[in-house]
Amino acid sequence: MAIKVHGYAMSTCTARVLLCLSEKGLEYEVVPVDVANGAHKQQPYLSLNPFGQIPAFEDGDVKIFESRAISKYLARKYKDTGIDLLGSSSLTVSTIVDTWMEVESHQFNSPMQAIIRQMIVNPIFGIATDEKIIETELEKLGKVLDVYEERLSKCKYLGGDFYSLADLHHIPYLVYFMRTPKSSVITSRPHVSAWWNDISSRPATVKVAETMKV
Ligand code: GS8
Repeated sequence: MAIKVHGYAMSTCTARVLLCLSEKGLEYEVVPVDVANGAHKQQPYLSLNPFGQIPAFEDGDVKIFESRAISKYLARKYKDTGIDLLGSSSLTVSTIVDTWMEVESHQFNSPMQAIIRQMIVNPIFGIATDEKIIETELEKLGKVLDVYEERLSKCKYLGGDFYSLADLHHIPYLVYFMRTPKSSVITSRPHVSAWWNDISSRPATVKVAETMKV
């Protein structure tokens, strides 16, 4: 049975899953969820994601939610298809990849999500942007990126000298962030900038980013 991703490509969490599928060169179907009419807050969608959020994922009998858990499932199940995204060569290497996946979830995601909400999502819904929130969250993001700058001065990618899920998980928010007037937060840090240039030009990234239209 074909892989199904319930969501829509402009959603960053859906895009995270689509990026992983594209890297692996897997066939999939995107099943649109009528978020505008609240379909994600009702059955039958709640049986796929009880938190009423997108995406949700089906691979035959396997049903999963949480975009990062879905990408890890894909990377593990299809370890030998396309490139290894887990640093599977040793326990130490895979743990370093895990560490930077955790950093994305717990350090990078929060300020980035707040900034994208203010600068991209709110204008779509006619909600005023709060400059104070943007300033505060940019400061937090800058501190996180200073750590990235140091890390990326030592290796080409976050997990080491190979591309992994640790890098891939960052891509959806960065696609939107780089379209804002604040993109210099990335380009002013030479190693972070080189990293972004590299990961954003991967064919899988280019393909998914083209579908991320707001
Ligand atoms: C977050 C899902 C989420 O926030 C994941 O899958 O990674 N940790 C989860 N989904 C958002 C769209 S993200 O672009 C969503 O469903 N928002 C609508 C809502 O919460 O009602």
